[in-house]
Amino acid sequence: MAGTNAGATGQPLVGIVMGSRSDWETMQHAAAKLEALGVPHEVRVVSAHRTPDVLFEYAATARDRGLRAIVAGAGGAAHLPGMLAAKTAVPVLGVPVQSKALNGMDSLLSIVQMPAGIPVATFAIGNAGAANAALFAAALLAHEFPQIGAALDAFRAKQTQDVVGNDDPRS
Ligand code: RP5
Repeated sequence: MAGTNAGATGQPLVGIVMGSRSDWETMQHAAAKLEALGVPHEVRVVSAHRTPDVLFEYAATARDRGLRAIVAGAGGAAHLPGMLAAKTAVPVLGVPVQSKALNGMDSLLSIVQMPAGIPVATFAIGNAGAANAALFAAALLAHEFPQIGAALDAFRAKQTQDVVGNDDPRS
């Protein structure tokens, strides 16, 4: 899956990966934001537990394939973002998926508590985290790809206007 071409070749600039197809309900919010901002991206299911060799291959080739950021969502004992970060210097933006058993606290702590040396930028649990990780990825790309910066500016201006222009909660 790819969004609007922002790079010279239209190759994906952001990878969205998730530990299971069941994470798509959350991670679709990241894809929707990248699509809306015209950020070329790809979407894959890559499991740290079930397909570790695929994970290693994905991470090891990420930079050479032109990825500038990886948005990685996982739930429960959420090793995926940390393991990706261990195998690539491409920035990894972790999204804790809201688990059924512990409401995503397990996912959050698994992703955020990285020992010093291998960073994972960690976002909020669930849909908000997925959306914000995508917005953050766009911000990382804004200088290199001015049209992405302009799309991000327009999104924020509209968001502001939607509040300012509708500030009476009774109506
Ligand atoms: C994790 O296990 C996935 O990221 C998912 O959030 C969780 C449950 O996966 P399924 O059992 O629904 O495939 O690896």
